[in-house]
Amino acid sequence: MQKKMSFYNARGATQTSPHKVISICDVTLRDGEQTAGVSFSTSEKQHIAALLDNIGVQQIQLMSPYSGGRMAQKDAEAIIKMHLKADIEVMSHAAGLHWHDSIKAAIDTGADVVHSLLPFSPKMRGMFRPILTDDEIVERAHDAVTFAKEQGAKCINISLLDATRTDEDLTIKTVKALIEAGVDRIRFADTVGTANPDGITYLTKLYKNTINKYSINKKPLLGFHCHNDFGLATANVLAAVQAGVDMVDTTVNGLGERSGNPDIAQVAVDLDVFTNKRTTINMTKLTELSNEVAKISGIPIPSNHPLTGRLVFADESEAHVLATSTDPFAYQGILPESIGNVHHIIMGKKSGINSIAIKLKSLGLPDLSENTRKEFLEDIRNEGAKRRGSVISDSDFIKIAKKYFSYF
Ligand code: HCA
Repeated sequence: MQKKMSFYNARGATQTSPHKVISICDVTLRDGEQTAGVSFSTSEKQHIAALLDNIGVQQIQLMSPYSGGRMAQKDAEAIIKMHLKADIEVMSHAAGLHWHDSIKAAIDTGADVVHSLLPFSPKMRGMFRPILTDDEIVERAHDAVTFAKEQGAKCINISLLDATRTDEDLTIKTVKALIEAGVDRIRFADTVGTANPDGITYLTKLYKNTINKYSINKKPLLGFHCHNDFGLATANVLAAVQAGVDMVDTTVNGLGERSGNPDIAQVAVDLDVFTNKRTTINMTKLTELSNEVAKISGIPIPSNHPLTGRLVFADESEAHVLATSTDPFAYQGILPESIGNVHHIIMGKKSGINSIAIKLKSLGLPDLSENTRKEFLEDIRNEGAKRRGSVISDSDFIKIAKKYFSYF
């Protein structure tokens, strides 16, 4: 991707394992559907799964067929039947009275990865009966992996919930037990978004060092799932990646419980432009994916949503229009087309006489004399001053222009 970023980034960075490919597990069809008011039909899920596969995500997560009932079961069957390139991960629970049934139901779908949630912090444990003690958590971590393997799980991922509010000693003991049981993947979750990038760096290193210390042959992959309650989701993903995680969870448009999960577009682009890591995402399709999921979910993204919003590569102020028309990197770190977005010259209250000429040219219209442009500019500014959250579109501009062109 062509870019012009701050050179201070490299000066301050602690970069690890150069050029490592970070695996994206997209959880739009699971955590994304947990967004209040969002529901996807089976065919919509199939459509989104195909788009995610096509854009290059390595893994797609689906709901638990045990707790999600018949509908979740049907969705999993329909998506697994699509034989996508991406691995399909199906969720289950490793706590509660029926944890065996929950894990078994996920395995029975034929999932590539069985994902099992283990409530880890005292708060999360309090929500499952019987409430597990520290010792029982360590034991359950071991038993859940052993059970999943005995029942034929191809790959078992254990996710430690609210890991950012869980004791360090318990973390080490649990990771050790998971490794001893032969776990394939460990994910830790910042369930309520309560960690900052420093906390995530520390915790990632704790997990990584424990994995390195106790793994004898194959090391489990380390994944990270987080929430955006304090607006730090993408920053936390970057911190986790820099500190050594192998896999991160994303959703399209940052959908997800409460204020959501990290946005796939921000994660893919930010890893590319701010770190020495990359993903397998085809970035030119990100805006299309974002628009499609906004339409299906019924949750529109604001026009200033980073990267994929309709107007995030738009200039209205005269100075910005002039600068961007001569140097595309003057007011942009990347080119909009590299993520399938478009640059717009917006006419409005902040336009100037030069913007009129640039806009006319961009629409294939002839220029006007300086005096006429001045008059035209006044009309544009007056119209712009009336706007509240809607911009003067090209067709609005042409309507206003009619007054100044005799041939319209
Ligand atoms: C949930 C909680 C979860 C799960 C995390 C994961 C969290 O929705 O039940 O799948 O690894 O953040 O703890 O989203």
